[in-house]
Amino acid sequence: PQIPTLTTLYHLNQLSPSPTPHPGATSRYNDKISLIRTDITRLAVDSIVNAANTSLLGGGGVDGAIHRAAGPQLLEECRGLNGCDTGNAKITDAHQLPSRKVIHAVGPVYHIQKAKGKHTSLLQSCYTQSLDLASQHDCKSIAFSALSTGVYGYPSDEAAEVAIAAVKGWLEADEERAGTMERIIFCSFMEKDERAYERHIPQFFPPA
Ligand code: AR6
Repeated sequence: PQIPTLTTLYHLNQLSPSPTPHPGATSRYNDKISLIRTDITRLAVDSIVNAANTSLLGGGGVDGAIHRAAGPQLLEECRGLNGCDTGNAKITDAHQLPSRKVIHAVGPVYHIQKAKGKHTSLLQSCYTQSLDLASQHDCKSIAFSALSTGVYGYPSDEAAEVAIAAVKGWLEADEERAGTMERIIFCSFMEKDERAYERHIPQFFPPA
């Protein structure tokens, strides 16, 4: 697929990792959930979530962009992780990226997992495992790429619904833990993904 040109519609060069987002740090929706369309490698948040593969040794798409921006030390660190199962996630430092941590989540390949009826639960667990890791590593902010919606072929609309529902479920499961996660960002790159989030976020997080 063609690499999209980055639009500047909701573009942010920096997103403050502090509890109070700096002016313009898009609080679309509410004080906890944000939607941004930008290159995730530019976000200065506590953690960004990479759409990795089971090898954790890099690839194309957002994975390639993250490895390029983080520098070769990220690959070095990933080599020590022994890969990661589909539906799970592992955490590393962010090296030369402006974020503090990178969470490498392995989303389902849509057509393979749909045939087994596992696509939804595997995508959902990527989101909850990533949030667990972020929380265990004292991350107060997390930015998710639209896992599986590129090469792995997960339809954007379905994926956005699963992602948002998973985040909501995680927040509701443990109020104390939820309180420590100050900002959860859905970072889309292509318009189709952004539109999908726009359709579904208000269903799960009604505007105040
Ligand atoms: N910032 C934010 N989002 C991005 C960026 C970026 N710089 N670049 C692409 N996206 P994909 P997958 C979006 O294909 O479907 C890799 O080779 C993109 O528009 O990166 O989970 C891995 O190594 C899409 O919405 O990941 C795996 O082998 C989303 O990121 C495989 O691809 C995910 O698209 C994983 O496939």
